[in-house]
Order: sequence, then structure tokens, then C-alpha cells
Amino acid sequence: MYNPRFEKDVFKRDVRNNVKTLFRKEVEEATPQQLFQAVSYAVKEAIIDDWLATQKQYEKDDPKTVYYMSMEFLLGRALGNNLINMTAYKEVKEALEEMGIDLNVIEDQEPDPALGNGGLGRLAACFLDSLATLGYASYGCGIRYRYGMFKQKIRDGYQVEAPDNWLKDGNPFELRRPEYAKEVRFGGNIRVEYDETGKTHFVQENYESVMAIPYDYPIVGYGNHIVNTLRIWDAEAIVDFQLDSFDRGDYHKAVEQENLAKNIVEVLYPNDNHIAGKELRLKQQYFFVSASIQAAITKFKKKHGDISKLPEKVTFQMNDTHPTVAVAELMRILLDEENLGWNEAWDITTKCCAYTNHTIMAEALEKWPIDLFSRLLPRIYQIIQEIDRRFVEQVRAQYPGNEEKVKKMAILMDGQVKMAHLAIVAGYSVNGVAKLHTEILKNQELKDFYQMMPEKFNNKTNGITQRRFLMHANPLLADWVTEKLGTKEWITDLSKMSGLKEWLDDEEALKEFMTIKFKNKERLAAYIKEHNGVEVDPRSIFDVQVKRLHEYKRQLLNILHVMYLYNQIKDHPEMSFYPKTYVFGAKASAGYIRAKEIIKLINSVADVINNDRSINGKLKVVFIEDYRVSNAELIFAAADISEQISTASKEASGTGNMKFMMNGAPTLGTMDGANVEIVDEVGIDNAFIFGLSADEVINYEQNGGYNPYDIYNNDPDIRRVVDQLVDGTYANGDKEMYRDLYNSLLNNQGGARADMYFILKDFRSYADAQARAMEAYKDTDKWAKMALKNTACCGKFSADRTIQEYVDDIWHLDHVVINEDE
Ligand code: 26V
Repeated sequence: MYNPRFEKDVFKRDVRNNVKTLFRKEVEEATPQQLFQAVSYAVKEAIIDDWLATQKQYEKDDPKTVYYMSMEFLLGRALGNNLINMTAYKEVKEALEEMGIDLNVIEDQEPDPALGNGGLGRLAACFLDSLATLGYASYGCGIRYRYGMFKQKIRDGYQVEAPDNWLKDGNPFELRRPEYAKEVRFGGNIRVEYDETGKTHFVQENYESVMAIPYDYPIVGYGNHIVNTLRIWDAEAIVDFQLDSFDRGDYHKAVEQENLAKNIVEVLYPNDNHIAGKELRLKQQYFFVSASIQAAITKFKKKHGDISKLPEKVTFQMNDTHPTVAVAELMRILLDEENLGWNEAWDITTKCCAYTNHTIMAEALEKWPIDLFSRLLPRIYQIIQEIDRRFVEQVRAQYPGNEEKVKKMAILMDGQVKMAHLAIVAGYSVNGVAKLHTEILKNQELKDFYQMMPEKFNNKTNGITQRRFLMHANPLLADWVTEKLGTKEWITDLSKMSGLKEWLDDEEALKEFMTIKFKNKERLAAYIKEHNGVEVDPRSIFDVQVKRLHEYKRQLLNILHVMYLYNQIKDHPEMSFYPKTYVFGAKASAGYIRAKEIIKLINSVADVINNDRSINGKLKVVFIEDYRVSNAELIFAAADISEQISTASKEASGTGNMKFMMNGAPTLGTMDGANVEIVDEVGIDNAFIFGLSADEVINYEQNGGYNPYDIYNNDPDIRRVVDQLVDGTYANGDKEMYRDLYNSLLNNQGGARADMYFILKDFRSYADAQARAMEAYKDTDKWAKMALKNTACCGKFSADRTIQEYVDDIWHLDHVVINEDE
């Protein structure tokens, strides 16, 4: 693993030189941000050698390559992670210390790249880490948004969004590659031409176009000298703003193309699980998909003459339906540019494209109005029409006289293009992201497709990278694990964690384990003090729910339960109660009003409870502002309890649940998503499970729901907290502030059933699970064992395992080794 650039003297000299050339300063005069830049460029230099060597090796071996197509990559900071994967973190930390520089402070200068919303984008980032670490050739393909996920400020308890100008100081790790630019065309019309052989040609005219300019990011594998590439595309206008544009009367067009380019990559859509059907979003999709597929084909053709061999060398994985136009774009290139016939093109396409589904929430299923779609992508639309025509023919052949099937399964129906249907019809693999989720896809949401093409369906339970979420997030625990296992193998083989089970009965080891947890709680308490001005006691139970704000994730259930506990403490000051700190972190989509009300409620409850001296600090509530990858790392390491309380059947997998588990926090949750598999691994006694099952929820839903008044009228504790939403307790006497939340729990509203997410229905069972967790925590030894058991059983949830399954079952990639001697 030797890299001469990380020899202390060499590295120190590089940093000094960088400070000079970049900023004309001495190290002693440089600001922390300038030092971050200088250090990052020094690290980049070390990476570049491996990056070059990797690409050379790929050139030589010609391995099959996966193109992971995703609108989102929630990368998190690169510096620390790159150092870890280069196995140079400790050396660099020491080298910097010798220069009087604290690496932690430097790391904190890096903007946290947030080109994603939540789970789906973070999963993509974990997958790239695992692909490089396992030695597989891959490209991440996405968009270089000028503005990532908004910064969240909390003002007077309300969420306020601020732009995330993450590129303002430049980005040391990226590489602009204008020589690989591709043109992407929108709109216009298709003229049909016949050549002398009688062959048809489709010519797009009167279109607008933009230049897609790739920026490459190194994705460093752990300790193997492999550096893969994340390629994200920027847009530039093609027509320069030239004077002759005026002359030709093209002035207007020139301005339009400038604007088109600027708008396309301007900002990440900050809502997940809800489509707004905005034209700009479809433009973003086609923009990065077209550029990426063109680039992949160009690369393939440089080495191979026979395009029909494409499936042997290339596979496109579509991260949700967002990049599904890839199917039609590939068809377009094969038909119109490679001049293949339909059947041949279709054969190739359906061997190259695979689709991952990440949600069953109906609001998130992408459907585009046909008029919008066909106007923006006229040729792509023609191709989809033909795909649909042939598919519908097939459905009719298989189910004669069953027009219901056609209605349910067609790609084009009711004036819409249904992207999931297109992805399933054209994909050779359709996968869900946890066992339960895949079963629900097969038996409910995608039942018709499963019946028609069962061989396509498979499960790939999500995973996370232990390099970031244990090594980087929790260095104390990482070192302890290495010491106890007597090996570092867990870093690339997480199943090795099971070796920790040997320490489950070792009092000394358990004590060390809990001491580490305590130190991480102190670290988080300091962060909370600094950012919230609230003192929390690291001896209290840290009960944590951090994730996007969605009704189905039920942050409302959590805070209602906090209100209930507060009532209990006030009514029975003498009752036995282990001090608790409830930690929340969540961003709400800017337009998701109810989600924002829930954030306000959490902050109001926090205000009242944290300032009530009479409860002697037994209960604290903290809302962490701007939850993001960088502070998530502190939070997971410090959690005692992991709240995973979605309405069963709604959370496809969850990945936060795995991050908590890895860091020794038992799950308090429903039998939903990957929680089910966490319980399988750790044992039901080492989790706190409550609530309706997925089957029960689905059953209620199919029978019109349930009546929340049955609960409200019969359970005075529940009635009291629900009423507190509208009696002004948490709104300075304002009875209207939370009226909408109150109504959502009790009354049908238009299309929405009362308490759609079964909050009141699950409340008692949740409160019971909370009480069981508190009882368990009081028994220190038992708790330590339970917490360690979670860490010891997390092996399955490495993204390395997930990626190996994708490789074995879907991608069939070749393993690549970089020979260090060459
Ligand atoms: C959907 C949409 C809809 C259109 C507007 C923009 C937008 C952006 C993102 C999404 C994705 C929603 C699906 C999603 O994030 N699913 C999550 O995927 C995680 C990784 O598989 C999984 O752990 C979570 O349970 C699941 O909610």
C-alpha cells in the first residue's frame, strides 16, 4: 500500500508548495479554507497516479463496465474519505500535526457535496465506494448541479431554505474534461427521409441543443489502488453569443440556448417521493442520460467493431425511473446512428438495461404528460410509441380479450408516459431494495408484470459503506473493533464483525464499548451546545430519528409520544424515568406544507420542554439544523436508540437503520423495509419492534382504512396529546397553528383518509416499545450487550455485499486487479 506521496516530508512539502502557488502565502498565514484547498490538491496528486493506472489497466483488461445512472449522488465530504481509502489518514493527520494543522478542522472546511435528497442518492454514493473497493469497472453518471440540496435554517421554529452554493470556492477533487463533451438535443420536429436504398432516416430539425461537459470525480477504492470515476455533466450553450447571431436574426435563439444550458443544471429538485411533473426535470433527465449513453457508446466503439457485442461489455443500471429515458436513447442511437434494425436494436437494449425500484409510494411513480414529453423529446417519443405498440401486442397475445391488463400495463395510457412500465418492459432485471419491499412489488404494486415476466424480478437488499459510516464516522469504535478482532479485515469484509460476538460476555470489553459510545455522545452534545445552544446530558438516553421528513416516516408519531411522556412526567413527578434526549434531524421539501408543520411542532415542543425547569432535565428535545452527511456521521456514532418507525410497507428499505446498527444502536421500529432483515440478523430480543405489520396495513388500506375516533374516544392519554395540538399548549395559545395536523389524524379530507399512516393506531404499541427500551437501558450490562450485539451482527448490511450480489446476479462484471509492480 506504499505511496511515496504520503511520506511525511514529501506530503508536507506538497502542502507548503500548494499554499504558495494557490494563494501566495506561507502556511502560517493561510486561512483554514486555504489549507483545505492546499491539502486537498496534495491528496489529489496522490490519487491521480492511481487514477491513471486504473484506467490503463481497464484499457488493457477491457472488463465489463457498469454505468450507474442516477439523478442523485449524495457524496458527502471527500477529503477524509479519500485519505481513509488511500490508507493514509493517520500518516496525513500526523504530518499536518507536525505543521501545527488539525486535520479535523481542515476537513470541516470542505463543503458537503449534497447532489441528492436522501436514501436513494446516498445509496448511489455508497455503491460507488464499494464498486471501487471490490475492483469493478464502473462509472457513476449524473448531473453537476450548481446548487445541491438546500441548506436548512431553523428560524423561530420554522424551516427556511437557503441555496447551497457548494462550488463557490472551487472544487479541488474534480477534473473538467471538455474533450469528452457531447451534444444533447431538445424539441423541434422529426423529418422522415428515404435514401437511395429505400431505407428510412429520421432527422431532427429546428431543435435547441446544449453541450454536455463532463466533470470527473475520483472514486477511491479501499487499499487497492483502484480509482473509478463519477462523471457528472455540466451544460454549456453551443451557440456562442456572437455578433453574427444578430445578423442572422438568431439573437433570440442564442439567448434561449444560453438560458437552456444554465437552467438545466442549475439546481437539484429538492423533493423526493413526490413528482411535480415539471418540464425542466425531464430536461435534466434526458440531458445527463443522453450524454452518458453517447459517451459509453463512443468508448465501446473505440475498442470494438461489432455493436451487437455491447451487452458483453456494458450494462446500464437505472437508479429508480429517473434515468429511464436511457432505454429509448439507446434505441435511438442503435437505430438512427448505428443503422440497426428494430429487432437487433431491441435485443441489445434489453440486454443492457436494468432497473431498481426504490419506492411504492404512488406519488413518486413517474408519469409524464404525453404532450409535454413528445414536444420535448420528439424522436424519443416515437421510439417509446413503438416499444409500447409491440408490448401491448404481446400482452394481448398472452391475455386474449383482457383489455384490463392492457390498461394496467401499457407504457402509454391516459395521456401519460409511465416510466416504471417502460423500465420494466425494456429492462432485463427489476429489483427491489429489501426482501419485504421486493415481495410487495411482486405481489401488489407490480403484480401484473411479475406474472408476465417473473424471471426479471429479484431482490437486492441495500447496504452501506463501513469505510465512511464506521471508520470515518466513529474512529474510536473502528480502532476498538480492529483491536478486538485482531485484524482489519472487516474493512473490506464486514461479515468479520461477527467475531465480536466473542466479547459479548466480557465485562471489560463491554465497558470499553460503552465508554466509546459515551465519548461519542459527548462529541454530539458539544455539537448540539454549539449549534442549538441547548445543554444535553451525555448520560441520558440518546433516542434519534434522522431522515427526510415524510408523513409515512412518522416523525409525528415520535413527537406526539414525546408530548405524552411530558404529560406523564408532569402528572407523576415521582415516577421512575430514565433521562432521555430525543434528537431529530430532517429536511422537508420546500413545498411540502404538512412536513413543515411537523418541523415547527417538533421545535415548539422542544422549546416548551427544554425550558421547563420543573422536570429537572429528565426530558430534552433537540432538532438538529441542516441534517446532512457530515453531521450524520457524528449523530450515528452517538445514538443509543435508532428510530425506524415508518408505517409498515411504506419504507422500501431504509439505510439509516443500518448505520445506527453498525454503530451499536438497537432499532426501535416497525417490521418495515430492511428493519425486517436487521431483526433477522440481530434477533428480536435485541430490537424493540412494534406496530401493524405490512400485511395488516395493506389489508386496512384495501378496506377503506380504520376509524381513528375509536382510539381517540377510548384512550384518554392519546386524546389528550391530540387535543394539545389545538389547545395552544405548544403554540403560545394559538389554537389554529396545528389544526391541519389534528385534522389529518382524525378526519377524512378530500381523497386522504383520516390518519392515513396509522399513527394513532400504532401509538400504544409504540409507547410500549419505548417503555421496553427504557427498561432495558436501565440494566447497564444488558444494554451494553444488546448494543454490541447490533454492531456484531451488522455484517450483512455492507454495500460490499449488496454490490457483489448485483455483480453476480445482474451485471456479471469482471474483477480487476491493479498490479503494484507495473
Ligand atoms: C423521487 C422523486 C420524485 C420526483 C421528484 C424528485 C424525486 C427525487 C427522488 C425520488 C426518489 C424517491 C425514492 C427514494 O428515495 N427511495 C428511498 O430509497 C432508499 C434507497 O433504496 C431506501 O432506503 C428508502 O427506503 C426509499 O424511501
